[in-house]
Amino acid sequence: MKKLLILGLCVLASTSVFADEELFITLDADGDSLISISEAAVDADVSAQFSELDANKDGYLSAEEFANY
Ligand SMILES: [Ca+2]
Ligand SMILES: [Ca+2]
Repeated sequence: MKKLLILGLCVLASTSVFADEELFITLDADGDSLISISEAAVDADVSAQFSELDANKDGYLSAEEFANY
């Protein structure tokens, strides 16, 4: 039973990672693997958290930074 629960959590976790990846690709309009402020403006939630997510404050969200979204 516990094993099934862990398996379920893994599936859930990988699904959400996939969803974030999908969103990242969708937002990255020019395909440079970075999300600029203007690209983030398409999504109100990402836009609102942009400065928080941009850990190195370079004005772009990398996939790594976006993973914290
Ligand atoms: Ca981009
Ligand atoms: Ca950054």
